[in-house]
Amino acid sequence: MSAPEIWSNTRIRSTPFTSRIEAYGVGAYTVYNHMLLPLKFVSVEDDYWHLKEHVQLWDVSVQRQVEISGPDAAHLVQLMTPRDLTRSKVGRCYYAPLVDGRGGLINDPVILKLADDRFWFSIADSDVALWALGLAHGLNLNVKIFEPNVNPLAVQGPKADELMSRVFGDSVAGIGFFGFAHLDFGGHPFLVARTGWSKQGGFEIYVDNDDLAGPLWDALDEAGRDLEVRPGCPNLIERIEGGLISYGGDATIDDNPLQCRLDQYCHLDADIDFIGRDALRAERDRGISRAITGLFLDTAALPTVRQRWTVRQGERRVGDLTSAAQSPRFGRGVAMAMLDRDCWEAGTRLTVDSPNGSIEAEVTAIPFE
Ligand code: THG
Repeated sequence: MSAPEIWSNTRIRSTPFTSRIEAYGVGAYTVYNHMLLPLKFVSVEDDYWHLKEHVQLWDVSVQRQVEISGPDAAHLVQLMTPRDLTRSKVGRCYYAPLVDGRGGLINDPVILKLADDRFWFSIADSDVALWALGLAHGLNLNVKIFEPNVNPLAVQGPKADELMSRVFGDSVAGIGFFGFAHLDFGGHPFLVARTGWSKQGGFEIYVDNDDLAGPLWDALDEAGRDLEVRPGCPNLIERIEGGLISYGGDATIDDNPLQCRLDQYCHLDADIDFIGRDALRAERDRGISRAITGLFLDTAALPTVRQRWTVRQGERRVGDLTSAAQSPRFGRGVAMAMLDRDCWEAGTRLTVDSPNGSIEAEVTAIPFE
């Protein structure tokens, strides 16, 4: 029996690149931020090898921007994240957890500082604008909050520098990791950042001009012919191996950023005011009881993880598996799981209940080595 289709409708937004990726042949979509996100082109494994060897164009329009601007913008942005942004700089990107009053993870965006009083939150899959609007209303802040028409196009893979410099010129090389600059294409300045949801290197172009979106895609496609450029998308195998968590899947509002191993972005002792500070400090002092952990799975056939799978030590339930994929690099399954603290040690043997029966698993550190 084949899986049921997901039907499109006007609530599920398409993007300025949808016609391009469908002309090439997109194999599967998911819905993310009420918008289409491609998940597969040739096959997840073929896409994986191509991403690691060449360069891909990703329609990641689903990474919506929430713009916060105005006299109270910097204050509101800092209230929303435990990452200390007091010394943040215009022209830089900051990966930052957003938390609620209980320390629960609301989202894990990349924050772009466009000006001292203007920010973009490049969000994962949850309605951050509503949270920000509620805070601004409740606290009577002088800010403007909206979702601009910006559709990010990622250029990812080891040949991304070469391809980008062919289209945008040599100044691409001057953009440092998590920096951004405005570069010309077709007479329009595009925000180009050295970021992206893979560990293969590359850029993200924040396409804020619908008329130039198609021509930009085509220019990258043509300039990259000899580099074997092709459409791609966030790759399940590559991002699990690299330890990139997917909000909504691996982490939800019931988890805090310490459990999600985002400690390095939580400045709990900094002299800053943010929502959830007391809860996160208490959680740190208590010691987290569970955390996202890597698992190797001893299996050749791995069904799709549609619901979390129970992870056991003997008969005792010790957590949930949240994502899994067959890794060509390791020759076995790789997975992310939220596990109780007494099973974090690498090498611990566990059992996973998949819909196709139980699978033997071994705990390992993230990223996978
Ligand atoms: N790019 C942009 N927006 C995004 C994503 C992105 N929004 C949704 C989602 N991805 C947000 N989540 C992440 C998770 C990890 C990273 C970026 C966005 C990431 N992390 C680096 C790493 O783990 O190696 C470290 C970053 C750092 O140290 O500052 O890149 O991909 N625009």
